[in-house]
Amino acid sequence: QQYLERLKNKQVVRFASQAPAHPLWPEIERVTLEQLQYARLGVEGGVWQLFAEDGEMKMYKREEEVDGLAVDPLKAVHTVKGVTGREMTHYFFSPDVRFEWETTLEQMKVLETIADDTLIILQIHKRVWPASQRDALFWSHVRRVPNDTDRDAQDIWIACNHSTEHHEAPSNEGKMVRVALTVCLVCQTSIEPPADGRPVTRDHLTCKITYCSVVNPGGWVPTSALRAVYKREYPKFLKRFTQYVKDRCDKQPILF
Ligand code: 18C
Repeated sequence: QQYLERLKNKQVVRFASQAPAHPLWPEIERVTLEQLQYARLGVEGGVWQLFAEDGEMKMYKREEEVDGLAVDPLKAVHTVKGVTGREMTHYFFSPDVRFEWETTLEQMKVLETIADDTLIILQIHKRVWPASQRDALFWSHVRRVPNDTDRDAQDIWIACNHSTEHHEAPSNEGKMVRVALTVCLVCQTSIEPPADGRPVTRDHLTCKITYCSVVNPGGWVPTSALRAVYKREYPKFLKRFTQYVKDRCDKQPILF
């Protein structure tokens, strides 16, 4: 078992996901790759407005409305030292640690395990007074993508969440309002080569992160209140999440 784990970490063996057999697979494949392309587009060109900045972290939004509801797309870029893209996306995807960093959650349930790298999750979020409480039902997928623009660079990792439906959680039951979301976290590691062939340590790692999100609140909320929630919650999330991964990985073997 240990031998297999070592091989897997060295990328000698790739374990194929079981997800392709699932009826949702074509959508998961399409949305994940679309999100990857979208995340790789820059924020230049005047359509993105910077709304929060803290050290290396920059957050941009585009103000958009659908049927009078603000659905502002968000794009954030950040650079974090000492961790890899695989570690970042692993902790973003893993439901086991979600309550450690996600402060908007009240409850979470894995409704279906499609594969080790693909889940269907139902989340109940904290209520923001005076709006109705929200829930979110989405598939969540994580994968490695070879870097086709630079073959010498480290692979890219993406975790993608996208709203779906599930017979165990119909949206018209109860008094929750269901949000619709498409979210991705795209990460790439760079390694500063250590002097005279010494081993790579966490001091040599930098992880470049792009986080994109579009959330439709699902039912009416005042636009100004909604934008105030966005402005407070997104920077809080990205700072807390990245610090969590740094702390969690510190002193642990590096997972490339
Ligand atoms: O991507 C993030 N987290 C992932 C794992 O949880 C996943 C989740 C996406 C969040 C969906 C938004 C759910 C609604 C939240 C409602 C209340 C939040 C505030 C609670 C305050 C205590 O992909 C990181 C997500 C970072 C947080 C995003 C906040 C987005 C706010 C969306 C508002 C929706 C309407 C709420 C009503 C507000 C009334 C003024």
